[in-house]
Amino acid sequence: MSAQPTTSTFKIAAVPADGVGTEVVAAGRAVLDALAAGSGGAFAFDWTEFPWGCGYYERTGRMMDEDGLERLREFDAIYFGAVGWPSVPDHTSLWGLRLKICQNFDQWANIRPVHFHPGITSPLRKADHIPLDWVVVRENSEGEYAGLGGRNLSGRGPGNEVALQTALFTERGCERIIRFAFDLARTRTRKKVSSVTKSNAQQYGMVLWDETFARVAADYPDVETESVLVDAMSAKFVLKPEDLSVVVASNLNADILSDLGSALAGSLGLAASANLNPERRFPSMFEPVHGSAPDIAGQGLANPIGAIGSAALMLDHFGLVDEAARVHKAIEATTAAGVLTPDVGGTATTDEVVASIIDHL
Ligand code: GGG
Repeated sequence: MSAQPTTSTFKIAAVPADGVGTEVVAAGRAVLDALAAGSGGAFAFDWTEFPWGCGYYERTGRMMDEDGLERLREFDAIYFGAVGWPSVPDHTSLWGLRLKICQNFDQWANIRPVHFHPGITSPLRKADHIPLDWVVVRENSEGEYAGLGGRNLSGRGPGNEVALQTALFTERGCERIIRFAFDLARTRTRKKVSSVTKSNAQQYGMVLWDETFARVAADYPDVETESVLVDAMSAKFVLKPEDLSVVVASNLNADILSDLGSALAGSLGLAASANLNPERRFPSMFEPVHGSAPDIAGQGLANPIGAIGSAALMLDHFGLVDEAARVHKAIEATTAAGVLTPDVGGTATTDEVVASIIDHL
């Protein structure tokens, strides 16, 4: 009897959530399903879609089901769209869904690659000829997103309110993300880690970060390092982009810098990300960096490249490394051919970009 080919089936929870999230998650699913269909049965994706988000909140008062985390735990990965809609306060929607998943599943490493795409003009004209290629590594579990603080602390009523928002830095939290950045740098052509803080002004937590960075760096003598204040790093992103490789920063600083980086590469719509639980005790979550973009939602204009790039990061996570590379190449072939959505100067629809990427697989 001949051996039957075995199929690896990956169980994925799709959470499109709000606005263009629905369109770009459908785009990523179409690309992954096309890959699976062409795999000769080697692998398959078993999707379950969850209807959570701001619309769900308006109907139920919750951003996700009460047992949502328990249900998500059963999956190999979560494929997320975007959270936020004008009818729900942003802090309610963010904490009720995206941050709830990241923090409960200890997805402490948020990886945000930034690079140029052929055929897309960057605002960094000077650098158009330079192979800009960074990864922003965002500490994703504490820092400015620890959720510590409170309102109405003065007790003096309206007009005199006092609010407190505390950033939390633990040595363990700093060390694990900094080591992650160094290990990542070792896999890259340019072996360099730039650490970003504002430790001249934030003299407790960010000094702990800087000291931890210096201590960990001693274990990686083969990796070049620098410590840069976040204001100076913002300027460096624009003026000396070729000098960067891996950039590691706290939750808030890395969020801001990665938006700047993807805008410099051409559009926020291009930026992919992975929220990893590196120990694999919980599912990791893959999502475009962009938000729900209410101004263009439902019009078929959303750039799907950030979401499709995030699907490629998910393939890497599953060990489908060649397939991930095929998706990246198909994205590049599509942008090189000028099949571009309006945010990057084209006239193509979301569906046309998806069709082109699938054709180039
Ligand atoms: N796909 C990413 C997303 O939905 N982002 C919404 C947002 O407001 N994020 C802010 C943050 O996570 O810090």
